[in-house]
Amino acid sequence: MTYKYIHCASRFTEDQKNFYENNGYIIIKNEVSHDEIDKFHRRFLDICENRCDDYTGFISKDPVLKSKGMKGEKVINKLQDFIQDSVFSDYCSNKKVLNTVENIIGPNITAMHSMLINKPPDSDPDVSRHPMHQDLHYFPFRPAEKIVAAWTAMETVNEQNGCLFVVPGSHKCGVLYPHSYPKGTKNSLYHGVHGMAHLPKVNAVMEKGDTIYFHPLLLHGSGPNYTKGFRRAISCHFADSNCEFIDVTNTTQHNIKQEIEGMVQKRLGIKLDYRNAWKTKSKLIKGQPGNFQKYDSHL
Ligand SMILES: O=C(O)CCC(=O)C(=O)O
Repeated sequence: MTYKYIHCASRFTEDQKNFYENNGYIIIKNEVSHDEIDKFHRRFLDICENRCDDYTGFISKDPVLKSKGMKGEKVINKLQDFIQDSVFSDYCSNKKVLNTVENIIGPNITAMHSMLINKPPDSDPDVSRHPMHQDLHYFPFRPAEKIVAAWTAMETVNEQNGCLFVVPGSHKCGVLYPHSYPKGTKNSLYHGVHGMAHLPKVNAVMEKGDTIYFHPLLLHGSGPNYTKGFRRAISCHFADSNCEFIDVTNTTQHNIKQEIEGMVQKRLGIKLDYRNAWKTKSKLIKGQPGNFQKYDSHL
């Protein structure tokens, strides 16, 4: 199966709309300029080299490379929750990205989750890969069709360096599958689905600045980086500001809720309900405030 590369005008064509609806993803070429990407790369390196004291997001390290004494960009494999960051926030408000997002979820846009994912060379494949999963597993808000991920390649990404793979059309089942840790995993929070490895996958081979948008029920993941270079990508999940928070207690999402609440308590010393954790890190980007902004976080 092949997938389409599409040059986006300001409104989706019927073809683009149909492609996203049928496949659960769309790739837009040259969505983010090389200058913007270089700016994000410099910020990433400044954080890796401890050259900035104003970064307040999370920093994750590759546990295996850390145990080998690696430093800086050779060990930091993820920055997370930088929606308020002075530099990275430009990704969440990039005009071209927002234009495409608006085509998918409408004009009232809240940024919910942001990441820069780095795959350094020489990592253990079990750390470097991201198991097949659906992003909705992590989200205590609905409806699914009003949520979209934007993921931009910061350099050429292909099968060798661990590009994303997707299972086209898998979002159409409308089901959120149970997720848990795959055997041998060494990354915290990297839950995956089980028994679906046989499904036909497509590698999202992309160049610097190309951006893939995908539905939160789409099965996807990424392979290990087998090269001597880095594989970096920047991403943000957006939702219609009128999505509703839901209580995921005793659902298939109970495990991730408990794990993240426990992590917040350990790292920040505060007891935060899962929905509040998501509200706290969200930011209205465009259009009218909605349910997210009105949500009474006092539980
Ligand atoms: O960038 C990657 O390798 C995986 C990202 C991903 O699948 C996700 O964040 O949901």
